[in-house]
Amino acid sequence: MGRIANGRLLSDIFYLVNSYEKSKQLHARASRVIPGGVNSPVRAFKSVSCDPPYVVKGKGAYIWDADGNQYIDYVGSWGPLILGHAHPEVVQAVDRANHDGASFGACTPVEAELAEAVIEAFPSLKKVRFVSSGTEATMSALRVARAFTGRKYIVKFEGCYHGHADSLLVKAGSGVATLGIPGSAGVLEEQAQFTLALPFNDPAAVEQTFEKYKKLIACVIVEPVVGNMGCVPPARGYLHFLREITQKHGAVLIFDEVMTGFRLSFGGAQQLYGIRPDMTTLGKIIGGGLPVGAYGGNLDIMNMVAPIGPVYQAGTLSGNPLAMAAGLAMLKHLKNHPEIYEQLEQNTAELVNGVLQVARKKGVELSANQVGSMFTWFFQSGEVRDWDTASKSDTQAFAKFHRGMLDRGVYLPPSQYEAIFVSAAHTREDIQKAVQAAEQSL
Ligand code: KE4
Repeated sequence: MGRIANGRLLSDIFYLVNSYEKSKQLHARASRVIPGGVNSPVRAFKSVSCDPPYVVKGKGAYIWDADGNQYIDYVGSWGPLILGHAHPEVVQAVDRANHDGASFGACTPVEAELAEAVIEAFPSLKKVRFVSSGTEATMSALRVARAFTGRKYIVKFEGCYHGHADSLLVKAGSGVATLGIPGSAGVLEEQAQFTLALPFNDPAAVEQTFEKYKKLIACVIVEPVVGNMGCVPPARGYLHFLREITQKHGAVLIFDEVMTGFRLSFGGAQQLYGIRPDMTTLGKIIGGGLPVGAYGGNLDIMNMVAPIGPVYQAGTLSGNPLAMAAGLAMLKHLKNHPEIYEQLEQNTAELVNGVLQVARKKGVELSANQVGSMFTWFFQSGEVRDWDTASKSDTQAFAKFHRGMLDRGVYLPPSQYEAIFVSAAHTREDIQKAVQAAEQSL
């Protein structure tokens, strides 16, 4: 990609002939046997109005589709692959574990090893329980918070996404926002009524809600840096405000760090902003690309969990040896290379600002939010600080940009309401190629 011919980037010429034929055939086949042909809705590329490329291989910062097209990958499996695809230390750890057996449904030494590594990085955690997805983690954390407080109501924020548990599919972000559906069919009103969805970054809304519901609120669950309405950082002091008001009313503060954990810093958003939540949910990076989730908190809270407490939660593949091995290898690498975070921040800023400059030159309305190695370009000129402002973005303009970047070998999340990720495998050249592709795509 990128060789010059007759004064034009070959990628520009080639992009007109990018073939997606094999992907189209694979999607037609999958659509006959899987709803929408996908196992997670956002992968269907609905909001960018094109069929999804079928990925067959990933290595470092790159992925390849069934037609042989190569892409610089800025999705990274929606966050887990902070070291890039098929990192040798992760591959070797999973291979070794797999040779000794993929799953036992029994206690294994590696579970405590990973739990200790997570607790060392997150001082607010005294015990953690591993599950197989972020959804399981947040669903279980809510159950524990309700049991611990004896209260029913939960507070979440519009545009935040915490997985697809019934209580949390209320004004959710990510794929729910992308599809433009208010929540989900099948969620009972009797259940949703106990979910209070408030505007993010609006302290007054939280104060009024606590005034009204007082001691009825079990917990406040928040993405401390939102990724699921696009990247939206907390306003100055907002997280401290949430910490204080939940402390005052005896509600459990849950930081959903499934995306930000080990992403924004080795200690996640709570290290970056200096907050100690009562509970934390994790996922993605702690599984190194394999299915994993975790929830944890202080001893009073976590000793509520069966078999030592009355809150039941279970899982056949919870603490699975392969996922534990992958996560442990990834966390060990991150711990031994703390310089990665500074490099990630710099490379991400170069990419974000490079494309903003192109947009300014071309008169395209574009703004951006970036925290560490996660960011979003919003197709509007305003500041995006909550769902109300995020949803003013021009999603058609995003779709056109996304298609242009895809055709030029840059793979972005197929939704305006998702975070984009840079990995330690991305080079300065990869960053520059994405900026060059944006010059043709905006
Ligand atoms: P999973 O159940 O998808 O492992 O995790 C749910 C979840 C919980 N909390 C946060 C902050 C999350 O971002 C997620 C899942 N993230 C989305 C991407 N925004 C997963 C991608 C998808 O749904 O396919």
